[in-house]
Amino acid sequence: MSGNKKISRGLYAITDCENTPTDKLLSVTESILEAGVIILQYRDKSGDQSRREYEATELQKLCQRHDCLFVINDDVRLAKSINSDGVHLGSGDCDYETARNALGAEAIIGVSCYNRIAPAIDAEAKGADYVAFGSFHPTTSKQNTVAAEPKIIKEAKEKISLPVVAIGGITPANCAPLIEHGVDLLAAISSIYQAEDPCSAALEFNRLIYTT
Ligand code: TZP
Ligand code: MG
Repeated sequence: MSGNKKISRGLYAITDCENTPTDKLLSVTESILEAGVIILQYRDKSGDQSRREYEATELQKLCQRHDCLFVINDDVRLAKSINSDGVHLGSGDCDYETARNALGAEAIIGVSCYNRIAPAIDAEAKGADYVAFGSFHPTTSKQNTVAAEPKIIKEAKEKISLPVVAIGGITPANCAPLIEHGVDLLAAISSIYQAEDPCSAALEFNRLIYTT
């Protein structure tokens, strides 16, 4: 791990930009930050650069006020330009070394490992700050996902020391096995941003994470 920003156990919220206009994105995010979020990831696939820069800048201010880490999905250039806490990289994004060189030693770099342990071991050796596995359940938020089983969380916790994130169709109703297998952070898009009451959903995730 390169940075000195500690990543605690808890909730990892990911923005649902496709379904959430800017005003709602900011108000919902503020309400969930009040419920407690460890990492917020700005995920937006629109390619609308000016909206992306505006939303990321405003979300970062909210995160700073609530002591929440703020990372950008895919886009190292945006992460650098707003000086976010870091970036999240998937298999189609720029490679780890390029991101680390661009963002520096203190940046948080998270790496998607899907349903495989080898990339997580490799990410730790290179200096990544957390690894993510999934999809654990069907999801409408991403296409072409690969299925992962909760036992990969336990295996990852045995083989590496990095915080382990679970993603994909995770809800308060189905997250218990992931917590029981030792997950550090539960990542969710739709079960938070599309919830009738996102703040209550975040509170319920936190209750489960900290009491299961
Ligand atoms: N990576 C694997 S599944 C997924 C991503 C980004 C989507 C998660 O969204 P949701 O709505 O929490 O299933
Ligand atoms: Mg990506």
